[in-house]
Amino acid sequence: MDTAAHVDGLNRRFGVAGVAEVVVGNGGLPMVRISSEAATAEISLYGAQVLSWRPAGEEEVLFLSERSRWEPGAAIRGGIPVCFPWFRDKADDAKAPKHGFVRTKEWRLDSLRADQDGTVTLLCVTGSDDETRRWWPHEFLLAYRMRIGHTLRLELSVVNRGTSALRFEEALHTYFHVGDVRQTKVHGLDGAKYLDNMDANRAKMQQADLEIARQTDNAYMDTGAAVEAIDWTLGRRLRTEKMNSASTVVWNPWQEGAAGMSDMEPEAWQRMLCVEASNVLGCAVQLGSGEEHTLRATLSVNRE
Ligand code: TA6
Repeated sequence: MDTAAHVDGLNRRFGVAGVAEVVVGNGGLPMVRISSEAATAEISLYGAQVLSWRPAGEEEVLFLSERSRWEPGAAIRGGIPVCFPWFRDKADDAKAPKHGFVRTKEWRLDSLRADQDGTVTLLCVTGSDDETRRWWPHEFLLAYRMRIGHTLRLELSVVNRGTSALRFEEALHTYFHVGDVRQTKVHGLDGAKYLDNMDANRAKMQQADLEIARQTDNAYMDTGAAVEAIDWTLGRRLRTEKMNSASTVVWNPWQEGAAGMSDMEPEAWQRMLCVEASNVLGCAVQLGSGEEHTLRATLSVNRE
């Protein structure tokens, strides 16, 4: 089936007149576009990736690279990529796709609902198939519920459909749009232990708020605390509240890291900061046969 017919079919089935529409997005990838009294948003079914979220009266909350590649097999640079079932490189297979295989897979749109107050809820699902078994020999189902309104509530549920236990990592790799990352700090991690990926993953302790003053790739462990990116330039606090998320990753590539990335403009690192509700590294999740695990992140914007 061609993309236009596929998208047309989805729109006839799920579209909500004047509020939510399934359209052909960049690179011909199907996307849900939402425009309600509570928020506007765009969600690509490729990766089930939120690309844009703008609560009413606010400017864009998410960073999306203007040089992102939009093609099957490549990850979209920006928005909220879903990383699963491993984070960064797969420990025992250098050829495996970085951050797992679901961010480069088209998910199935399962339901879309619009409430009276303008809140829109989307459910996207995916699961094990021949392609995922090539990399990871487990049977699983992923259900990702996105509730889009004045706040953005994201719930990623993993079900172990196999007969033995499995262990996985996961992250909602949120790229926040900030005015200037050098004038942004992260609050909520004071006293947390972290693994510094810029320093051979040495264990360190966060003292006070995190100032972003260099290339930063910290995985904060054993912390369920809410975190706030305080953006002095745009005068707002970008808050992430977490449930069933034991780690938080904070990443900015800075000039050096961005120089090696072909899908980002050279200066774009200044306008982004990743704060990622996750369960990674030593906080990976162990799930018995038939069990389910749900990670939740609730994003909100508060004016300074
Ligand atoms: O979340 C931090 C991180 O794991 C970094 O190490 C950095 O490489 C980043 O993700 C981006 O990864 P990507 O595969 O999207 O280029």
